[in-house]
Amino acid sequence: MSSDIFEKVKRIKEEIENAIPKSKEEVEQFRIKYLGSKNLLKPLFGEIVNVANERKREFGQLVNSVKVVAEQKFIEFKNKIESEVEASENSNIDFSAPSDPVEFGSRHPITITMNRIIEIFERIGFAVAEEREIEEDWFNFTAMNTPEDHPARDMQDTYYLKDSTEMLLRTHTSSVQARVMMSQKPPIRIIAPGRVYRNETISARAHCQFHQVEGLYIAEGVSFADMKQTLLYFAEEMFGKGTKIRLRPSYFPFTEPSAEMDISCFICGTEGCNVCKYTGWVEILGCGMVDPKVLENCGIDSEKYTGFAFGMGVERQAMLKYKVNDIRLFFENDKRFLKQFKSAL
Ligand code: 2NL
Repeated sequence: MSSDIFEKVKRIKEEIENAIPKSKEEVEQFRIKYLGSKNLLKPLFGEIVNVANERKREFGQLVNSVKVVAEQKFIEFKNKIESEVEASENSNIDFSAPSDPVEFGSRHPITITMNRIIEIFERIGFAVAEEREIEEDWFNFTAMNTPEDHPARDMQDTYYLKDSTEMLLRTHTSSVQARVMMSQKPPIRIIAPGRVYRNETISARAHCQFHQVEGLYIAEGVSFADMKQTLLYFAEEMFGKGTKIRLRPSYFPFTEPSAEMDISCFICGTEGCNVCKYTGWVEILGCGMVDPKVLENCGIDSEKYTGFAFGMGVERQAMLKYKVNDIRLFFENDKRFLKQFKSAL
């Protein structure tokens, strides 16, 4: 009889040692069962009367040890469940909560200006041509009738690749047009927008990298008058109706005759201001009739075809249009500067 009661207590002890409550509720049930006011262990203490005298002490210790184990287990379970609940609450991310405000970027003023120039020429039938920025000397200079001893070819003005006299960073996008002339037959009517590089000392007015849009129209019977009319159309679209143009004789190795084009000052309307330096006119591009030698260099019959070409700096147009007085601002990526320009284009 008394060994039965020993067995019963041992079984309860095993039960407690093997218990694994999985939730807060199960931990509470464990507490009620083994440690509550009507717990399973209480009646066992009363059973001591049925135990033989010489084993009473042993029995008392056994029942007591069950109580101690139950208490230890309960504290262990309680701590474990509480830390699990806490962890799951922390990972409870609310995906529907509003996020931090998202900052939207805006187009760079040079991109906006370049897109505007491209769009104007596309309207009158010019196609966009793009090519590599690392060029061969031949396409950048030789094809463009720039003699070997021309100062533009100097290492001072041109970035040549390391240890090379052949490969360079293009100094203008004429090289794009040279490649098109080599591979297509006239009529050719293209604009070549893109980044170009020159080894200049950086200042408010000059940078070692800038953007250009060059244009080229080659067909039978293309005249200087065609060029003038095309460029007048551009000036009016870019700087407003009523803008006047003026062509001054100039020199480029790749055009003959060559000219520089001014527009009537759109700020003061020829009254005189610091944009036009009190002359009433602002220079915006260079142009001319393609030199027959350039046509021949690129495999085009100069007896049959004539053409005009022009080139403009995009930064210059943007500085005029937005009244920016330092070219370096375009390359510094200062958000306070950039966020002032908005465009759908
Ligand atoms: C300027 C002047 C110019 C050209 C670029 C050109 C291209 C070919 C043939 C002949 Cl393929 N000419 N381009 C012509 C005249 C002027 O640029 O001041 N650019 C910023």
